[in-house]
Amino acid sequence: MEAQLTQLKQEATEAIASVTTLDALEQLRVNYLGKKGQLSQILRGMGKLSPEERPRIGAIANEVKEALQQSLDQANHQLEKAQIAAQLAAETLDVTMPGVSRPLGRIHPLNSIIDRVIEIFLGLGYTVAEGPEIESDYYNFEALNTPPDHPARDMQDTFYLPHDQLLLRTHTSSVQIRYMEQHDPPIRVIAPGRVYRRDTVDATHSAVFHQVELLAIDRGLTFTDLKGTLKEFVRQMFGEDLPMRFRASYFPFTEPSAEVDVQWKGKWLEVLGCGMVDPNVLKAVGYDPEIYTGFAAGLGVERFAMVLHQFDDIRRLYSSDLRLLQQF
Ligand code: 2U9
Repeated sequence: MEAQLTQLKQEATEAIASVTTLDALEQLRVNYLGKKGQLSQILRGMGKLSPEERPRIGAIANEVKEALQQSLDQANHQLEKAQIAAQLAAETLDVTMPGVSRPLGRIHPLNSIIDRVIEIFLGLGYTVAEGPEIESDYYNFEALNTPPDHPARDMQDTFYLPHDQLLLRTHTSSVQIRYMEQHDPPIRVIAPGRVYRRDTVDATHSAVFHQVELLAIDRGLTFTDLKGTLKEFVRQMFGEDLPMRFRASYFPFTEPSAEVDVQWKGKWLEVLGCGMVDPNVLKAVGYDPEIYTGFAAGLGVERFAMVLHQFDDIRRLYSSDLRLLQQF
């Protein structure tokens, strides 16, 4: 039995020394020192020994067990250290490596003009309202004093959807009708957004473009308030007190109506349409035109972009040419 124990010790020590993984080491531990392991099996023969021999063999068995346990602990420690070292090596992060550079995007000139217009009117106490681009005939035309047989419909011909008599809005005035239906005066609101016209595309026309319209309704508002508001807007937008002129014009939803020209770089530029809100429009949303008056104005964002940045063709604003866009 002593020989068996000595052999076990030698064999096991060698096996432990040559093991390379923690799993294999655990296998060896079970195999040699486990409940049903080789040491236990040898010790099962203790019963057959004489009472004199038992303590001696017992001591040897204990010594073998402790020696193996120590070898196992040592190997376990080595393997764990190696495993951590391998993991550290594999997961090393080289903070000096060059990063992936992401090109910085820019605000499109149309959006930056819309942002600037919004900023100016927020400063004047206005609220921003939005609404659907697919509209009903009522909100786009009828509520705006433009019945089906009205000649102004020719100038604002649009795209009609095949079902439900819906259309693509020709201006954001429809948003303001919706806003007035849901709010009582006094009102100060601007409606920026995309609008549609059935226009043939050329250097100055696009079937899809952008507008910002403003609307103020209150007791006692007059054309003077309209002029003062637009003068302040132009001053902030162009950065100086430019000469302005109002030319009489016509819109179905305003009376009187005017167009605004601004003198810029030696030329008169048409930049805005405006007017006092027609009493019929106020009636359509349930306001009493004897009590309330209001003014409205609209600007074409593309037109502003072309004037401010000297574009020669409106289509450049939609062609996503980086050579152009990177200049802003
Ligand atoms: C309501 C009542 C009246 C908004 C107005 C204009 C004049 C105007 C054009 C400028 C260039 C359209 O983008 S453009 O083609 N707009 O000239 N817009 S008055 O009048 C309103 C708005 C809402 C309820």
